Order: sequence, then structure tokens, then C-alpha cells
Amino acid sequence: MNVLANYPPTDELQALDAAHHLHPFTHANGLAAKGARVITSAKGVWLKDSDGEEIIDGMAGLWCVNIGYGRDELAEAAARQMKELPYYNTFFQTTHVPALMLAKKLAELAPGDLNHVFFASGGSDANDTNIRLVRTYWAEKGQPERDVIISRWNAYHGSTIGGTSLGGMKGMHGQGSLPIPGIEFIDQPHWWAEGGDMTPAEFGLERARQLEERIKEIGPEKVGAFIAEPIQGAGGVIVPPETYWPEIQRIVKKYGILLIADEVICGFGRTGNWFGSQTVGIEPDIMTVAKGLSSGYIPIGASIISDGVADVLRETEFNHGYTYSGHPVACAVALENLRILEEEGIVDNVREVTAPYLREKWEALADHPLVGEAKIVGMMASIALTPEKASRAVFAADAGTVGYICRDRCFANNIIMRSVGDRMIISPPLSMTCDEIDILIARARKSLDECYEKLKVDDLLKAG
Ligand code: PXG
Repeated sequence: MNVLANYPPTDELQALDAAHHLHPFTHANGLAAKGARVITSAKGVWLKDSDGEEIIDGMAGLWCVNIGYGRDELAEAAARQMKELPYYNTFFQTTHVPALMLAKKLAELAPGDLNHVFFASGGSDANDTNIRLVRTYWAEKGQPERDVIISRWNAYHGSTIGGTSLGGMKGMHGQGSLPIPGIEFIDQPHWWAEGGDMTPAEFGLERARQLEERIKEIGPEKVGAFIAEPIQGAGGVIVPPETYWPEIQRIVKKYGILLIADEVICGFGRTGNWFGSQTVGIEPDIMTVAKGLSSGYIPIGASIISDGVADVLRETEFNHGYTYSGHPVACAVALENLRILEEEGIVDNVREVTAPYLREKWEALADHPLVGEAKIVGMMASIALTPEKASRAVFAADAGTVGYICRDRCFANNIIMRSVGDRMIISPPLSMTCDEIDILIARARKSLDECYEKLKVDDLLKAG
């Protein structure tokens, strides 16, 4: 009998969840006290919970369900592959059709000479691969001392030891004595929060030039790579000023440092092009991908590597790999997902139709008394909540207090819009239509109104 077919009522499910299931990034006792919302099914951009409520998913799950929920083709691709060859490895002189076909497809889709694919199960372990890959690359080139990787504060690159180390989240570093040695950080290009009196253009250049200063401090002969998300996602959808990326590209070229673009969120249409690197105009040597690669239907990630880096790596045995590297079922599902994205013109439709439509509606939210800036690239967007727009002030209450209140209002209004500190973010399925965008925006605005009223009542509309 299918144990999942006839589940008990919501309160029993919540009690079982609280008793046995530890959630990621969650204060377990806090959640147990109120009970987790139980999501039971989904179709298109709509989630359903165990009480029958319908929720519009402004986050595409966790930035990943690019084609939307409920595409039977992916379930059928998985079932077909499970019957044909549910598992085999690619470690010991063997290969299989799904892995090699997906590698070929990714080489076609990825820009420039990014023609080689090393598979992982998600974004974190793909970034772990990247650390070992970069260091092995430089060792093979006779420069083993080039083992430093520079990243940015408030970057997110995953939650494994390597991913956490590459990420710039201090709260994560604090748990587990991280980062590992050899990871250095520069500041993020977050003009709203950190730009002071500079114009965005000046600030973008200033932040990019920190990379050059840092390289000189460490010694160019010791720096192997710079890693960054084209647009920071988990950090709060931080859109860098236009001056930022061209300067970064100039600097990594000047010092011969590898550029790793972490495309886990930006990849597969999120920014209106296949990859965020194309949107911001950079030429990475390595790209990390996951999430949208399978639209989240099954875990898979990868590092996509340039000819130049792969040529060096091919000269040695790279002692690295995961049991599920190139898992045949995951590869088959990813291939079907990419077929749908491509054949249905979803990326073009985002660029030409839905992203411009969303932009107009999203930027209009900046008129709301609680909203400072409204930023958007493709189908990822953020707003800064502020008690005082002109001075870009923060709230007197602890950072995140207001964001949390706003997120609670969103939850109550059946819209998934996340808070990161006092920023609200969305990243909806790329399949979202203009009519659905109208619903999303109406619910977002209602939630902002309710949040604003609550802040007045609770006397929280004060600058800190
Ligand atoms: N790189 C980037 C840029 C990511 O956004 C990862 C790597 C790690 O991928 P995996 O598949 O190992 O999770 C991510 C993941 C959030 C949130 O709160 C974001 C992510 C994961 C969990 C939560 O926004 N991004």
C-alpha cells in the first residue's frame, strides 16, 4: 500500500513533522510551536496545502521550478529511465546515454567555450567540486601555490563545508569553524545598503576595484579564482550597478585568475537569457549550475568548464566524484526539462513578454510608503523596506523584524514572497503568465499595506 496516499489531518501531520523532521535553516522549537504548513500538491504556479488553501508561488519553490509544477513529461521521463537503467556509475571506464547526452546539451547551451561537464547532485557539491578543480588545475599547471579563491561577503554558494566556506554568510561561518583556509572575501556591490554618498556607478567601480586591491594584498601568484553569482540571490536579489561586472572581468583577465560564475539561481532563463553571465556580459571559465537544470523536479547539479581548464584537467586523474554524479534518472529528467524550456520558447518569452510586464508592475511598488528601491532582472526581483526613503534608512528594530512581519502577511495572503533581512524577494516560475503576475502583484501590495498598518500600530515605523 502507498503510505503517502491517505494521510492524516493537518494537526497530526504537523505533530509528526515536529517530532522527527529537522528542517534546514529553521529554529526547530519555534516552528514546532506553530506547526509547519503542509504542502500537498502543485500545478503551474499554484501550491495547495493540506487545508485546501491555494497559494501563488512567487519563489518557484526555492528558485528552481522554472517550467512550473505538474509537467507530466518529466514524470514520464523519470519513469522510463527508471525502468530502462535506474542507476549506473560513470567512475570506472563506463558511461551511459543520459549523462553523455545531457553533457552534450549543456555544452551547446552554455556560452563560449564552456564545453565540458562534471556532474554533482546540487549546487553545494558542484561548488565543492569547483574548489578541488581550481586547485588541481593550478597544481597541474605547476603553480600549486595559487590556491586562494576570492568570494564576496553576503554571497551564497551552498551549505556543504566547501559551499559554506565560499559563501559570505557570517552566521553560517559561525557554525562549524568555517571558512576553510584559502578563501578570502571582498565586499558586495549592494548600493542601497552600503553605497553611502556615492552614485551607483561610482560605487560599482569602487566595489569591483576592491578585487584588484585584494589580489595585490594576497599576491597575484597566490590567487586561483574569483567566484560570484551574476546577481546575488539568497543575499537579497542584489543587482550590481552596471559599472561592476565589466570592471571585474577586466581585473580577472589582467591577473589571469579563473572566473567562476555561480549560476545556480541565474541559470536556465531566470534573468531573461539562458545564463546570468550573458545578461551581465561576462565570460566565466567555470559555471556552477543546479536548480533550474531540472526545474527542481529531481536533484542534479554540475560544473560546466571551459576548453582551456578542461585541457589541463584532462592531463591527470581528478580524484573526485559522487555516487550520484550523472545519475541517469536525474539526467533524463534534466534533458526533458531543457527540451521544454527550449521548444516552448520559455526563455524568450521571459525576456520579451513576462519579465518586461513584471518589471513595470514591480517598479511601481516603489510608490508604496514602505518601499525604498525596487530592483528586478528578468524574473528575480527585490524591494527594500525602509522607514525613510530619501535617506535609505534602516529600521530602529533589529534587522529582519520588519521583513518577518511582511513575510507573515504574505503567508496569510497566500503568496510566497520571502524576506531576507528587511528586503522582500520574488523569483517566480518562468512559466508565470501576465494574468498570474497581476495576482502576484495584487497580493504583494495587499501584504505591504497590511504590514505598513501593523508597523504603525506597533510603533515600528522608526528609523534606526
Ligand atoms: N549557489 C547558489 C548561488 C545558490 O543559490 C547553491 C549554490 C547551493 O545549491 P544546493 O542545490 O546545494 O542548495 C545555491 C542554493 C534561500 C536559499 O534561502 C537559497 C539556496 C538554497 C537554500 C536556500 O534563498 N540556494
